[in-house]
Amino acid sequence: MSQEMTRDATNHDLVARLSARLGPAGVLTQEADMAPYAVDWRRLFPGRPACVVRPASTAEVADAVRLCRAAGAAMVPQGGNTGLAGGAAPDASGTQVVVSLARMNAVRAVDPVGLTLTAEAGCVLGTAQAAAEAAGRLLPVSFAAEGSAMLGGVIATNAGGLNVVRYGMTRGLVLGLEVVLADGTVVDGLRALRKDNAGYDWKQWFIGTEGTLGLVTAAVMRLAARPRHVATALLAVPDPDAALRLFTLAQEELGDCIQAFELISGLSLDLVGRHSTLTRPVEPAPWYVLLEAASSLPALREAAEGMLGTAFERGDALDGVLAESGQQAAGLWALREGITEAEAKEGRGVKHDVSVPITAIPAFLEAAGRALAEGAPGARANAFGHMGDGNIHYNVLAAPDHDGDAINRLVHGVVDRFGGSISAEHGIGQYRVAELLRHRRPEEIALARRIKAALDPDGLLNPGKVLSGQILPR
Ligand code: 2HG
Ligand code: ZN
Repeated sequence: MSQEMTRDATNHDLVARLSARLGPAGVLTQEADMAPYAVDWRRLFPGRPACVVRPASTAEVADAVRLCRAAGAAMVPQGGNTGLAGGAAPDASGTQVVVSLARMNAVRAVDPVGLTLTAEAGCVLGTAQAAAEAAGRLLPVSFAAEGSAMLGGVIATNAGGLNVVRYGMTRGLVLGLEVVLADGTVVDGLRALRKDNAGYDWKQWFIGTEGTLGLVTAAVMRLAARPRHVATALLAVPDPDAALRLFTLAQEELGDCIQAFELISGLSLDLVGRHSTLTRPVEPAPWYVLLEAASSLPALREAAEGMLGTAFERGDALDGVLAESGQQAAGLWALREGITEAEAKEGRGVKHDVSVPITAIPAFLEAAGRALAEGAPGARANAFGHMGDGNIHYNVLAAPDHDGDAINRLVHGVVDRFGGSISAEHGIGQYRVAELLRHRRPEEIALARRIKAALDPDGLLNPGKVLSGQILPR
């Protein structure tokens, strides 16, 4: 029998077993049905799964994992498939099983007093946020793809987003986790405890490891009080140094009320203007800051106005608008959240999701700009991101003949000089595997491999993601 025939026979057998256990609604095998699961959002990694399973309960996930393992089939966990690094897409071998958590979408409980929300992995982030809001509380994770991203993926990628400056990354918001291990064991750690130092905090092994160590099936998330007053401002600024001074000013004047501090380049808003009907309500400028503060105390607006007044006096803000209503604030956020789609419509984008110390951002932007002009003439930097977290999306609009890998190396080389990270919030997926190996110490990679070998000895959980088989010299 040829290799292909053996593979088809194995697949056929596995699909039959999975169908017997999950029922016809739980297994997709037709190419058209599988198409949305077969490729990442950016369509950089087109794959071909053996099948897509859609378990409806933790027990079904566990059984699907056992069946796949018995057949030696690799599994690719998938939520809303909104990731930007290809972490949830299968390869093109036709042998991998996509495990979609989409049917496990219940919000199981909201506790407005204990400030927790328990939900399943396939619950859309926006749905979880709405459930918290209905109880008068806030689920603080927020980003542009929240209408499709699912909680399991948010956790598996340790997603960042727009409010990290105040609430931290997803990791700090997960109180309890339920996971299915590579051998099908269900580990139920759905404890709604704010303090729990009893032994290893094992849930951290599954947060940000992109489904390579186990499958997240449910979680208890920490909620926050919902601030009653929000002040949102878009400011035109002359340069990133002025933006950094504004960040300091905002910390002094608004302190712990700052919940977003975003830096946006002029080019970013040009792209949004070109590819959507949105218009900027401030003068054209080289850079912008989108600042949001929130508090339950009514004095917030006065404090925000005072801060903006000082910013104008000092010349750090050239023009600006402080939203008068929730609707106007949403309009300002639409500009910021429209950048990714506008960039995709503009053409080829070589993305970077880097972090450097906050104070180094102006110098980093300057150095990266110089390196790009020298190493990839004609390419344009579309820089924007979460300045308050030191996280810049230094995306490069490149022509078809620009070498994307070379641009990655060039930008990440500058990141190294500033002691930064090559992935601040999007993860490694498939997109950054080689770069991870290049930028993390061999001991760190070796340590990660030991954990991988302990939890997934057969290498069946999301192979090819985060870690590859090789160690490159640094
Ligand atoms: C954002 O900050 C997202 O809007 C997407 O992390 C960034 O498109 C990107 O590169
Ligand atoms: Zn981002």
